[in-house]
Amino acid sequence: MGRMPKVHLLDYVAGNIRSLVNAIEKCGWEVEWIRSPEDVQKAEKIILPGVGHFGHCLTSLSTAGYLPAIQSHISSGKPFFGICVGLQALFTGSEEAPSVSGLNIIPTSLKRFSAENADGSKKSVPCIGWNDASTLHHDSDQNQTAALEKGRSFYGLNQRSKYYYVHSYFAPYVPGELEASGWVVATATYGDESYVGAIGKGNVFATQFHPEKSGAAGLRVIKAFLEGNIWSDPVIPSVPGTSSTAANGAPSSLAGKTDGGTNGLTRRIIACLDVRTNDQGDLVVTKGDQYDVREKSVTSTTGPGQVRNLGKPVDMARRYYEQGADEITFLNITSFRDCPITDLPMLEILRRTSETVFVPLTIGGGIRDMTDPATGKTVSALDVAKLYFASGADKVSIGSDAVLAAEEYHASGGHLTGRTSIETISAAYGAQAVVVSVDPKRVFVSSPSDTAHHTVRTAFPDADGRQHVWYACTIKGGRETRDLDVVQLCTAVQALGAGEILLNAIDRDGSNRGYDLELIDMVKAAVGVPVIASSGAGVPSHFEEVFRKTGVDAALGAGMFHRGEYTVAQVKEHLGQAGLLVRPFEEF
Ligand code: 1PR
Repeated sequence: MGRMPKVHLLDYVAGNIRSLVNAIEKCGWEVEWIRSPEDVQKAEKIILPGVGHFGHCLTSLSTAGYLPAIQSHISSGKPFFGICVGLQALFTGSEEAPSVSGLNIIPTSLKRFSAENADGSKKSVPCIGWNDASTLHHDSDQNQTAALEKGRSFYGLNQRSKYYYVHSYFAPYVPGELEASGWVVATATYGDESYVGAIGKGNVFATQFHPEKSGAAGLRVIKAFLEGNIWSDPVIPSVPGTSSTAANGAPSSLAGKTDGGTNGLTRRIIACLDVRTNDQGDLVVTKGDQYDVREKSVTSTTGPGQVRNLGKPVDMARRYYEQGADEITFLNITSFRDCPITDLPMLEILRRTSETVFVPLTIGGGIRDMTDPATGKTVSALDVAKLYFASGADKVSIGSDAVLAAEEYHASGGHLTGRTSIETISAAYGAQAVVVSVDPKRVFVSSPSDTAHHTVRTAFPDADGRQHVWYACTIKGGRETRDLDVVQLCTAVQALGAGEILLNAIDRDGSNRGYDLELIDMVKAAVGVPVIASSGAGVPSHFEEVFRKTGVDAALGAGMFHRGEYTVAQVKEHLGQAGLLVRPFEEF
């Protein structure tokens, strides 16, 4: 460990720095922390990661006296790497915080993504998913143009690789403008808005995407920066599980297809692990149907009446990552009873998973204000979330507490108190870090006038022939049904600051019958934040169906993967062959 080369990391806000540290260590480097502006002067290479709000980030840096130190580090010619808001900091300013100035090294201002393209089609904001960082357009600087034309790779970026972005604000890309002043720019396009995905000049490099969350493709970028490889020969990614590869190493079936309707992002596949303590006290991945996780079969190895044990969380998460999962979600499904702050094994699972899994990790379960049983002191939802972020989570998922907050929101006529778990976590870490997990159940009615709730006419009437349903929200893992419908919940949590909806469907959970498309359509029409379809996936074609028939942003599977019926790679292969855009998986 002592002989590893060192890079300095500026952790000005308690974000998810753990996965960046893990990624740096995976590249064979060691992290040294910058604790004060004086430390900046001693540093040779600096990485500035950024999470959350532009104004919050720049104000914190400025108040602590870091801005002049960073400026002189950059002008001294020493290597600097900004990530996400760390990239944004290089610009003049942002619509997100008009009164706050950036470092003004790049004379452009950041804009917010519009929710609609010029042709009227919708796009979700925040933008969450995998996109390009393409250096194919370039001009002006002779040397750079020559390097790019010779097929050289800039900081390890690969034209065919995909990188994980999560942001609402972007640096607009105007062809040739930044290049004219010597910048090399890699771009991505979200809907009809092109923006800077990565940028570099001299000793400065920055990415809007998260390289530490972009699998092997991202690790290569970090390694290139650490090793000072500004220009290198492109790496041909090797692809596990397939013999048919295109020139860029991607499975041929996945390469070069055009897929409208994604606004440029790949189809995002999420593997979800419900984790709980079994009767022997071990944390296991479990899965039931309609939220009943106890074994019914007398022939199973687990034994009837016992919590179904499908494997070890860390091992399974790594397996899904290696199969090409774009994201991993852990739901701590007994935490509404237990207190997560005493739930050290769950934190340990996150810590260990983030050492080997370089895609986004979400953790849900028990995120709410609570009392620490050991000290009797109140612990806020934000403190619980902080523990999860510090242990390696990128997003937290809130279930029961979101329902209660939405009820209060509607009861108060849409008043924001600033005190709910969604609001406090979103303010500190950004909307993209707050997922709301929704657990709705169908309630049949004969006619929409029979209820005050939002209804949909269903193609699957109940035994009594009733053709209309509303979706009732539940809490405590489906054990308690509330008088709140799914549209009321989703619109309220969006207003409170949630950045994504994880949309389960209790009636479909574990059924292998496919997703509830009627539910998904209803929620997609009601909100502008990304929606993840969940519950019911049984075969790869269910993923294709939900992507083709609804505007959903991502699709999640659990049981079919855990029971070994299909791998994530098989789902992606199926989607690729059907002409849908998926991320090629690569090895580091
Ligand atoms: O309420 O904030 O403590 O969060 C608890 C979280 O735990 C909620 O997100 C809730 O959905 C989840 N949860 C609670 N109890 C259970 C249970 O199973 N007994 N799991 C549970 C919910 C649903 C999904 C599942 C999909 C896909 N599991 O996680 O992965 O339905 O399954 P499939 O692909 O096999 O059909 P809080």
